[in-house]
Amino acid sequence: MDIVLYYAPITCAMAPYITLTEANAKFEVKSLNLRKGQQNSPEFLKLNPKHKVPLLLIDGQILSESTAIQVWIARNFPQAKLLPSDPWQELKAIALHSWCSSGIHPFLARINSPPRVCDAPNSDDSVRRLAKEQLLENFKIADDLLAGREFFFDHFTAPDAHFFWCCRRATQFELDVSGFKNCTGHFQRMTKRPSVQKLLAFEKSVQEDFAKAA
Ligand SMILES: N[C@@H](CCC(=O)N[C@@H](CS)C(=O)NCC(=O)O)C(=O)O
Repeated sequence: MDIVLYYAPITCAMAPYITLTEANAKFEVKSLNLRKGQQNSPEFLKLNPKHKVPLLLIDGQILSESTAIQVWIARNFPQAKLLPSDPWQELKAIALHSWCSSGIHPFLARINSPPRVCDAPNSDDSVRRLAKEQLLENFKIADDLLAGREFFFDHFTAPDAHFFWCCRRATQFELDVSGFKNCTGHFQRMTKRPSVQKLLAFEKSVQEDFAKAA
């Protein structure tokens, strides 16, 4: 099977990189420089008119959207147990993943680019402040879900990888998550996983290559 992951540093495309690595999958990575707008190139738009990563090409077949991508990886590498094996728990994990990608992620995106959601003059600070309030509400929910647990389920699963990205991005935007001790504990545990270490080293090398090419 020929697997290609379209990826960009710092983005949520790090989550499928982590899970493919956890699954010991053989995959190729194509790195896009979003700062240079490579997601809007005619070649990439043919693959994903939504101009977003992650994108997976599986034997030439295109799959977009983080949740679907993670379900595909979990189904095709069952030994990695990237979703719980109990059907109800599996649905709960997919629900949790959807919440990360559609409930948390959009607030991170509007901090990154307020004008995408409001073009009223001088509204950036207000968009960011409101997004941060929503994020804090969501991190409180995650913190409660993680109480007394190492991961969201009995072992590492795909939503752990996506939530790791959410926490990292929030911290990069200087959202103070230090009060959410279960989230920060989860973040630290995730950082120690070999798959995450590999991702972080890969991200650094791609950023260095982009800097050299600039
Ligand atoms: N709903 C998509 C969102 C993906 C997404 O927003 N990706 C961002 C990076 S985190 C992106 O590629 N942005 C580039 C752009 O919007 O032009 C998913 O969950 O996969």
